[in-house]
Amino acid sequence: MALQTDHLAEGMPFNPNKRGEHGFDNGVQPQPGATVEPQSRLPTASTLSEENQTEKTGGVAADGVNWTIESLDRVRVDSAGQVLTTNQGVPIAENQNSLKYGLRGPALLEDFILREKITHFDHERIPERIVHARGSGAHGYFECTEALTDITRAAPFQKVGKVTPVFVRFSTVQGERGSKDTARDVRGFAVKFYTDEGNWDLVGNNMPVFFIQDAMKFPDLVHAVKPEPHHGMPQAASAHDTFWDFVSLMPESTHMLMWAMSDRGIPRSYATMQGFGVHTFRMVNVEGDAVFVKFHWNPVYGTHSLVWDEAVKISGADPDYHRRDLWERIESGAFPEWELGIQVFTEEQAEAFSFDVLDPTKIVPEELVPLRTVGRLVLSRNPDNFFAETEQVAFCAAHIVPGLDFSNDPLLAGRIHSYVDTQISRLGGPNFHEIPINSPVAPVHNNQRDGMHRQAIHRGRVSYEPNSLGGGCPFQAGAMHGFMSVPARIQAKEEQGKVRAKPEKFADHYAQATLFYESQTPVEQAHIAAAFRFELSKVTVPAIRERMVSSLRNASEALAAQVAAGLGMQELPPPMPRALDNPAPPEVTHSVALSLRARPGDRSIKARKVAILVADGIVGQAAKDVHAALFSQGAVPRFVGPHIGSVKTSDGVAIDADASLENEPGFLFDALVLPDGDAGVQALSRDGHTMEFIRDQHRHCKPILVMPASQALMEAAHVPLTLPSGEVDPGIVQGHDLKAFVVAMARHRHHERETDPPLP
Ligand code: HDE
Repeated sequence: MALQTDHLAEGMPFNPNKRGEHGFDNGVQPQPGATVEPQSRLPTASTLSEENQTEKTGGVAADGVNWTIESLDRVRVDSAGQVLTTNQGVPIAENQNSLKYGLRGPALLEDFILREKITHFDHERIPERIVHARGSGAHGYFECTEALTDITRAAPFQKVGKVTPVFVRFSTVQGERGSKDTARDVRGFAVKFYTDEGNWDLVGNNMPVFFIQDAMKFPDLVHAVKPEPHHGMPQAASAHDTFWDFVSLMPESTHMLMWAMSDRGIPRSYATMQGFGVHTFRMVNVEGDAVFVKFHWNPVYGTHSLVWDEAVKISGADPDYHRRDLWERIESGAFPEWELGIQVFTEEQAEAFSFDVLDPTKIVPEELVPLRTVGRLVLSRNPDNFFAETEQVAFCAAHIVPGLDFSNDPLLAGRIHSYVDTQISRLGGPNFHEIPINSPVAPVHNNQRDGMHRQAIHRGRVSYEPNSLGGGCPFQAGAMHGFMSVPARIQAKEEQGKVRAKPEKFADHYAQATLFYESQTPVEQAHIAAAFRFELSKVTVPAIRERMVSSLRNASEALAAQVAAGLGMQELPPPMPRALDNPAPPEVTHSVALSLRARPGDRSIKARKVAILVADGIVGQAAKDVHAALFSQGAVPRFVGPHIGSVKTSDGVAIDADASLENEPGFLFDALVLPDGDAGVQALSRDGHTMEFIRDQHRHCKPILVMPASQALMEAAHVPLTLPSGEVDPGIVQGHDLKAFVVAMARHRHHERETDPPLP
C-alpha cells in the first residue's frame, strides 16, 4: 500500500499545470489537469477496511460515482404497510398518549418518543424567501426542437429531440408565504434545468423588464414594496405609500410599472403567462464565439389574465387559485406547456441599438430581433412533497453551464452574488446543493468539505488540488469540457477605470414605456389606466400621487390625463424633468407582440372551468349533454347547485352537484351554462347566490350559455343579453347552440361588454 502511494506521488514530480496559469492566452485556453493512474483502488481509499460491510455502511464507493446525485428515487419514502417508528427507526407501540406515571399522573421526562416528536415539530419552519416567498412548483422536461450547436455548446440545445429534466417554480414577489395568489404583482418563472453538464437555472419573471437598473437599488425596492414596517400592512399589495414614493422617484421603473399595471399583473393561470429571462445573456459555441441572447417562454395555452374585480374576489374565495390550477392541470393530464423562443444578436448589433442591452428596464423589440422557437417546456409531474421540493428548491442566477454566459448587466451581477448567499441562511448552511431537489443529475466531484448537514461521504484523504495522493483527481476539466467565461470584447469601456455610474443610454427612462403603452389594444390601455388609478388612490400622500402623474406625462399624456381624472386632480402637474434631454429615436414605435391579445394560444377550451348551474326541476339531459360535450373537448365542467349532492331533474336523469353556489362562487369559473326547465330556473332565481353568480360572470366578460328557460334568470339578475351599444353580445349564446358556445369560450373574454365604471 505504501509503495503504491509512493508510486502515485512519484507520478507527479512537479505541478505540470503551473506554467499554464499565467498570461492572457493561457487564461482563455486552460488545459485539463494532470492525473496519475493508481496501481489499484487502495492508495486513494480512506481506510483499508473499506470492504468490511454492514447494513449501514453498505459497500465501497463505486468508481467515480457520487450517489448523492441521481434521481429523487433514492430519497422517496412510501410508508404503505410500514409501522410507525421514531427518527431512529424504533417501532412506536402507541402514538396517542404521552408516558405518564399513573392514568392521571404527571407526564414523564423519560418519554423520548414524545420529546422527539414535539422537538421536530418545533423546528418545522424555515425562513421564507425574502422575496418570492409564495410559490408553487412542478417537475417536467425541456425538449430541444432546434439544435443550436452553431451558437452554443449548452447541453440542452445539442440535438433535436434531446430531453432535459426540469423543475419549475412560479411565485408572487411581494407577499408572504401564505399570501393570496391573485395579488397584482410580478410573477417569478424560475426553471431549473438538470443538464448533463450541471444545473442551469433560468430564474426569470413573467415580465421582460425590471424596476431598477442596478443591484444597489434592490433592497430599497423590496423594502418599499413590502408591507410597511410600522404596522405590517398591506399584505401582498403594491397599492401603498412607500412603493409609489420610491418608484415615482425612480423614473427608470416607469416601463416596468406599465407591465405591472397591465393585465399581466393578474394572470389567469401560471399556464397562461409568458416567462422571460429578463437580462441579456450570452451563448457560446465550441469555438468560443459568443452572441447575445434573450429568453422567452410562450404559453401554448395562450396568454390570459383576470380582471381586477375578479382577482380581488378570488383572493377571498380561493387564495390558492393559481396553485390549485397548476396542480389540477397536471393531475388531469392537461400539462402546461411553453415554447422557448430566443432572440439572438451580436455585440456589434447591440452597440447600434438606440437602447443599451445591459439595461434590464429595456426589451429588445421582436420587430428588431425576431424570436426563434428552439424548444418546448412541459410540466407533467406534481411534486410528492411541497416542502421537500417546492420550498427547498434553491434557484440561483449564478447557475449556468458551459455554452452560456452572463452579460455585464449590473442588476444581473448583484443577482449572481445574492442567491447562494440567501440560501445559506434560508436552508441552513452551505450544503443546500445536496438537498435532493437541488442536486444535479450530472456528477459532482470537488474538494469542498464539511459544513452543516453534509450528506456526501467522501472517500480518501485528499481534499485539495493539486494533489498526487488522490491521483490528481478530481482534476480540472480544461477548456474543451469545462465552463469558460467569455473574455470581455469591448475593451474601451474597461479602460475607463473604476466608477459608480450608469452608461448614458440608461438615462432614457420613457421611450420603451411609451412603446409598451402605445402597443396595447384600447381595452388593455383602459385596464392600465384603471390599475394606476386604483393603486394611486390608495396612496395617502397627495404629493406622491402628483409626482407619479407628472412622471407618467413623459410616457403618455393620454394615460396621465386619464389617471389624473380618475384621482380627482383638477390640474395636471407639470411633466417630470427628464434625465436625458435628447434620447435616441427608437427603432420600433409599435410592437404587436407586446399585447396579450397577440398570443391567443391554441384556441382550444382545454382546462377551462365551466359552471353548469343545476337545481331540482331542471332538464337533466340537456345539462348532461353540455357536460359531456365540454368534457370531450378538454374543458372542466362542474355541476353547481344550491347544495352539493343529488338533484331531482324534471326528466329523471341523475345529476350530482359537485359544488355549491356558496362554496364555489361564479368568479372561480371561466364560463357559465344556465340550464333549461322552468321549475329548476325558478328554484335558482330564489337564491341570491345565483344572481351574484350570473352578474359576476357577466361583469367579468365571460361567456354564458343561456338555455331557453334561463332567459328568466338573466332578467331576474338584470343582466342584458346585448352589449351596452345594443349590438349582439358574442359572449352570450342562447338556446342549445354548443358549437357557438365553444367558439365564445375559445375567445376567453368578451371585453366589448365592459364599461368603466361597471353598469349597475
Ligand atoms: Fe430575485 N431573488 N433578485 N430577481 N428572484 C430571489 O432568492 C435578488 C430579480 C427571482 O422560485 C431570492 O432564493 C436580487 C430579477 C425569482 O425560488 C433573493 C436582485 C428577477 C425568484 C433574490 C433580484 C428575479 C427570486 C429570494 C437584484 C427576474 C424566486 C429567495 C439584483 C429576472 C425563485 C431566493 C424561486 C428570488 C435576490 C432581482 C427573479 C433574495 C439581489 C431582476 C423568480 O436571493
